[in-house]
Amino acid sequence: MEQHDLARRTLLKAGAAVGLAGLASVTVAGPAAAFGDPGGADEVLLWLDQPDPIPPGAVDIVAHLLKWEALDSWRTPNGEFFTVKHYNLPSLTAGSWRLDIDGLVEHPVSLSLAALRARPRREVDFTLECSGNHGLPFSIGAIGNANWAGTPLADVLRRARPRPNGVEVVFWGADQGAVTIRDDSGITGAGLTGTTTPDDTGGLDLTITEQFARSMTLADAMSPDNLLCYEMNGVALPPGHGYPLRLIAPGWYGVANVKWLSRIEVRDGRYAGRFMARDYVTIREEQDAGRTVWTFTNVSHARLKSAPAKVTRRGKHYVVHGAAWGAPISSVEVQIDGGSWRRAQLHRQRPLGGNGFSWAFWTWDWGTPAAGEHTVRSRAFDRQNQLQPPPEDPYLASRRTYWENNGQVTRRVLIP
Ligand SMILES: Nc1nc2c(c(=O)[nH]1)N[C@H]1C(S)=C(S)[C@@H](COP(=O)(O)O)O[C@H]1N2
Ligand SMILES: [Mo]
Repeated sequence: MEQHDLARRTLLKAGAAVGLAGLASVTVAGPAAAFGDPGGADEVLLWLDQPDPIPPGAVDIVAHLLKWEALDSWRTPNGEFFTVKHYNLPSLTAGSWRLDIDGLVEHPVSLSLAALRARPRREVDFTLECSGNHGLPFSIGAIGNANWAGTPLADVLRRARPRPNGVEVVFWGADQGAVTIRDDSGITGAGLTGTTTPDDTGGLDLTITEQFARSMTLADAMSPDNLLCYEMNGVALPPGHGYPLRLIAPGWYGVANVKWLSRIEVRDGRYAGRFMARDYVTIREEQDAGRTVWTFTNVSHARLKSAPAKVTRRGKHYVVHGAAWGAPISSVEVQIDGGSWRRAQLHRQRPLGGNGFSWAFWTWDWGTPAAGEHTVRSRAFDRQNQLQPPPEDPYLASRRTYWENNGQVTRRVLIP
């Protein structure tokens, strides 16, 4: 009884966290067609474990995180699509904005938005996930799925004619911010010039203004999937999502999809800016023949993943709903209370002819579970039969940073 009271309090807190104060569940009417539901009124149970509120230090960076219990449409409406912005929100106008393509190219190009829109149009359904999703206690909803429209990047790059030594492509955003780089050597910052301040190690900190930028190899950039994207779900990119133009790199984590794109520069070597070499770097502690080896890799391709979204109830009948993404999905399984894995039913992963870049929705019929608290976990298999790893997987467990957590997700629910 006491445990149930505790669970109930947690549930009320959970309700408050998703803006449904005092409720253990919410009733939604109408067909949840995205999950293959024939229709009728369902009650959605709120998970007992709710994400922390976004901490003050991150409220200017992260917004509109997905409320999993509210997941009901296969394409995330633009106004509900999460945003991550590390610097300022640039206010760009189509009239004065241009995309410059330069660096190691034979034929530098400067294109207006109208010129880009006049080029061949392509669309892709792509689920964009921040690599910090499920990495921090407040961050479990940094994911959304949209239809993105634009013109293929490859043709535009080809037209600029990269030189033979042009092997790396840098995508520059129009946003920028002050970044402090520590010189921890304690050798009084010898060699650092510019805006420097003493740090607590006897060395100097260097403060610079850094523009947002990400890069990829020319071969990766030339992928036919990449779009210079100007539309999201049928309307011009909203300001928060990169107006007037962003890179959409299907199959890559969010950070690679540079917003407010202003310049594409071809270079002769790796670009090691903040979001390639300092942030969004996965640091792992590997064991190699009894020796500890630290490895550093930068966040790039998306990883196979799934998560339970919500539990619904109709009368005494319960259904688990969820999503799977990060690779073309072949199947999803659900586990209750650490028991045996059961096959879920997949629904419309590929409405537009199929590229495997967007999430699949799935449901699993729970029947009538016993009253009380239960855990709900899911795992996805891709079409190469690779398995979404459990959290204790050696690769995941060796990470000392929180990026790229594609481990199986467990949620807790109270069946009344
Ligand atoms: N120019 C620019 N592009 C950016 C970012 C940024 O801060 N500036 N954030 C990146 C990160 S970390 C993520 S997860 C995605 C989020 O895209 P969204 O805000 O459209 O959801 O944008 C990426 N592109
Ligand atoms: Mo991100």
